[in-house]
Amino acid sequence: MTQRDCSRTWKPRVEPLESRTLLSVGLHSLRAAHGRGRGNNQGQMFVVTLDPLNNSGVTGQGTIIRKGSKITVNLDISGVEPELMHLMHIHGFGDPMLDQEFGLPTGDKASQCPPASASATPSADAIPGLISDHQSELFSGAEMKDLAIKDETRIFPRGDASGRIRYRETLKAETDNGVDLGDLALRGVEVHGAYVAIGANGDRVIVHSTTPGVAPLNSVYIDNLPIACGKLQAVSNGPDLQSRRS
Ligand SMILES: [Cu+2]
Repeated sequence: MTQRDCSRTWKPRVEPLESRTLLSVGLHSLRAAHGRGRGNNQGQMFVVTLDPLNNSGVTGQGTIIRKGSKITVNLDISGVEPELMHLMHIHGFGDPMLDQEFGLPTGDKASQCPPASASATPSADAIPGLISDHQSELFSGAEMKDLAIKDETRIFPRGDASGRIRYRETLKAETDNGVDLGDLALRGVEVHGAYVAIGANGDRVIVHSTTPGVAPLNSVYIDNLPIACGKLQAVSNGPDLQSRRS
């Protein structure tokens, strides 16, 4: 686990396309997770429903089961750009180093998904008409943990040919700084990455490729643009997860 440089100032992150690696992960079904109640020896369970940000059309659902020093994360996400990598993180407040790095107020509080009005917040990475990464983080908190393939590798999942991500990984229950993730009920999940073009009124809008892997005309891929967000919710006892499936 590498320590982050506390003195680093926040800046937008753009990762090179070359780092994107194809992967295929199986989804541990929500049915299998059903009934694993909080506080028993099966672990503590949280559910998350991902709603679209920036009119992305991206939705998703999943679970995080915490057992000791590990979390097992299951996410099933639809509507992402096919064949491209999508950054995914657990976001939250309360890690002083991360709060500083991301230019956020300190102090533990609940992660929230940003309202549409967040796009008007002054920010170095503001994008006309869209909620930027930092504007979202003012509500959702710092990137506490990469939801990466095989933990710590910073290799994120790609959308498949139909724009779906099925993510299942068991990860350390630590931030990327090696600090315990704390109360997951205070954390949220964000998914990032979309093609953006200039809309009719000059605002930027998300556009989708018609041929997977080929950028739409006059668009750029912004890999940290928030496209979906959800708050983790603790499950006390056997949720009706099947009703959450679309
Ligand atoms: Cu994120």
